[in-house]
Amino acid sequence: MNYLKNDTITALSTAVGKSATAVIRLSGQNAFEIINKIFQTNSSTDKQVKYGYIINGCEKVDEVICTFFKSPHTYTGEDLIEISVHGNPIIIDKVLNLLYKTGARPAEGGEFTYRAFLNGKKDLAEAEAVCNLITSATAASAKAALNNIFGGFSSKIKTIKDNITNLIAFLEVNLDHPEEDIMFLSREEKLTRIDSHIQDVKNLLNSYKISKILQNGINVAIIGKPNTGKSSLLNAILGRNRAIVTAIAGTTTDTIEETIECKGIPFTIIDTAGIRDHINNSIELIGQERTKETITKADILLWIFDSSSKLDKNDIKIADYFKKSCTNIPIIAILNKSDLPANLYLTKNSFGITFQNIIHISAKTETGISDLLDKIVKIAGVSETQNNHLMINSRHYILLQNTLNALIKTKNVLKLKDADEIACFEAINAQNYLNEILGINIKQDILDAIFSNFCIGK
Ligand SMILES: Nc1nc2c(ncn2[C@@H]2O[C@H](COP(=O)(O)OP(=O)(O)O)[C@@H](O)[C@H]2O)c(=O)[nH]1
Ligand SMILES: [Mg+2]
Repeated sequence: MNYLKNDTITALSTAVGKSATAVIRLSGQNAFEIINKIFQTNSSTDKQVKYGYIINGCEKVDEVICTFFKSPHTYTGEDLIEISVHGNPIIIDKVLNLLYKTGARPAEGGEFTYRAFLNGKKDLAEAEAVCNLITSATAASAKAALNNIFGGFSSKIKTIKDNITNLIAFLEVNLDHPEEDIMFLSREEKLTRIDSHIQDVKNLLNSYKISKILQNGINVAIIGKPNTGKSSLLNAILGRNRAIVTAIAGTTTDTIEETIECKGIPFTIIDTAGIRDHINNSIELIGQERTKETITKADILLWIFDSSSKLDKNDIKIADYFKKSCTNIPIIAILNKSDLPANLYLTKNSFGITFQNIIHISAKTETGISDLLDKIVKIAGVSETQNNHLMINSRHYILLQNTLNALIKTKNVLKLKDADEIACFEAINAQNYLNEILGINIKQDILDAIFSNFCIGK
């Protein structure tokens, strides 16, 4: 990527294709000079929003609205103009080509936000959140990305960083004046403080799981022996007949996967081939292997039982499989067919398996489905009503993990006598990892990798 800082860039900021209006952005030190050469208006000069025409010599190219943003109070921190043109690709191309001819360069992906970062309008975590917001697939992930853009995540990082800076200052005082008795903080006090910083970092690390769920969704696999109502449950959740439902055991031979948004979160529901002792044919055998594969990738398992009939050897076979594979994926026991007389009772600890919940439903009458979805969201740890979720990506996660390790080392070293210098070194490492999250002293190739994921025009 070849981002220059001193030229003027332009790109279409709205989606490609036909639309009522489209917005072209122009940013850089010559932005006003360039637009003045191709924009004809009768609006008074002091107006921020001006109506007029884009002109190519004597030819009117389009009727437009130009909004002028004067540096430094702009998205990029530079002089910036947004030209609202008619949303026809031919017009858009004409205006862009005219801008190139007049001295602007086509912007690279993410270059407007990159300039915002360079000019201190956004730190790196805030800039990354812009990309997250645009690509958010659900309301909950968009909300979390917005929290980051508003600085929710960055301010937490800055607070931890400031606390560590404070600690380093105390450590350095002892290094600079070892013989003088100006011990501002006792060793115990320093250790207590480090413990609290460690906890702060751990709290953020814990939020990563939720961030991942908000972005990628929850994989929910429906498993159980044949004819318990797995496919019926998938259909009930989706609200349509996606999977074939019959009274013939072994109807579902392959996995069926569908994604829906539920409580603001993408749910990928996977219906599987029933697990049973006696297998009819080789297709069913392959289907059961797929079921086992699906189980390993699931975030939550819905083990569905037919509550109108007694347990049999197939249920025990599934329990044995779980015990052997030592999976620690949360399992919800679902007693289906609650519309029929009950013949089966389970406790939270049945046949050596611990269930997170036991839920009674009827896939046929769609009773209990909403309650089940609530439970899944709760187990995943994502609350629909909670507004303060943050968007922590894998880059942040690795750096937070490094911060945590450096803080643990600081703590361990501090327990030793006369080791404040090494403790100081480790604390500075922790501080540097946090700086990297914010984009301070960060390598160019890392910046290139981050911004190259952005779309053009952002
Ligand atoms: N009474 C009743 N029958 C159900 C219910 N859910 C499924 N069934 C029936 O049970 C049989 C097997 O259902 P299916 O969804 O194909 O089970 P799967 O093999 O586990 O996928 C079908 O005849 C369904 O109509 C339910 O809640 N109540
Ligand atoms: Mg089925």
